[in-house]
Amino acid sequence: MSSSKFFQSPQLSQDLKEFLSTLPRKEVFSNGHPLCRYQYQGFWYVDVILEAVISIQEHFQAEDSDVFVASNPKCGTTWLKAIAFALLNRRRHPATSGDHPFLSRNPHDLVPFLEIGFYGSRKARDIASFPSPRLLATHVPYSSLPESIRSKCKIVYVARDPKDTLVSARHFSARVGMLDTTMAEVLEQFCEGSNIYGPFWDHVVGYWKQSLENPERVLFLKYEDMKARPAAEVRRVAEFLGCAFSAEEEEAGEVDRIVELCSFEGLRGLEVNKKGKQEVTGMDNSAFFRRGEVGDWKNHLSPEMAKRIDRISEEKFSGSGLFL
Ligand code: PAP
Repeated sequence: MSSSKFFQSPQLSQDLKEFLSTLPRKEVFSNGHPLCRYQYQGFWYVDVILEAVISIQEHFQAEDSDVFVASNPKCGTTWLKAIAFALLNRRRHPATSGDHPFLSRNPHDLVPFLEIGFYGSRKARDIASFPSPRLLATHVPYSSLPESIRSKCKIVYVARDPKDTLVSARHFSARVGMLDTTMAEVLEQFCEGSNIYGPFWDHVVGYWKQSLENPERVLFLKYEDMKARPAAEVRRVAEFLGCAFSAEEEEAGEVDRIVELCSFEGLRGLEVNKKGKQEVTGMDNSAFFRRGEVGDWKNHLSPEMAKRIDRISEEKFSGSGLFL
């Protein structure tokens, strides 16, 4: 197990400490230490991330060519990062090349989160030196993104059944030493919306509505659809990003090659993802590959627990039909 120091005790400025003291807060336990979550603009964050989000809102200027992968944690972020990177870079890095970047770097290092490592006291690299066109990622809810991202950038969002998301999150937290609580407690936090970047449902609905209102800017995907028909979803992403497959590429089997390259088995089996660590957080890359299945919640949630989540979905997703 590797516990990431990235998320522990940042050196916050006095101004920020004072600001945090005005926000709704919740104490949870992480790796034996109390860890505070704060509610900001309707969503919950740990301090080190919130510090970065506030700084991003003040300072980040999107470029027209920026592309974002967005998601709630554990909804298929690693997978979608890999797909977007493989698609946009396929001329320079063909899927079958012996020195494809995936062989030496995890998708999280190739497509970094804007709110992890670029801003705030844990800044480890400079956003200005990130090569353009930039492919970045975020877990920040749509309503808290800076206006320049919302008005200029293409955003590909992936959502997942909340029950599988919760189960995945619980396993991940235990795996990286960030949470010592039981499934019942994690469920409680998830249902009340105080999990990190929660409430889950508001996050999903925020991006889903945008995908309807601004389909040229926001593409909404579901993990379950990606599992059921990966080639079709990869084509959708390519079209949305303006790099649709040519007839020659279709003929040559390029779609299937990218599907294969980005598949759970394909990525998990790479040495870098078995033994490597994330460049900024130091987390084990292997923690991002567990089972990669639809419906694993049935092995971990009681029928009552599942019903509790379904009831919230019925209320929050009514009208959208998502995950019902
Ligand atoms: P993040 O939001 O913290 O980056 P994210 O990648 O969304 O994490 O979550 C990991 C989940 O995606 C894991 O799901 P599980 O716990 O239910 O197994 C992981 O196994 C799954 N996953 C990672 N890569 C892939 C992939 N290439 N295809 C399908 N599922 C994947």
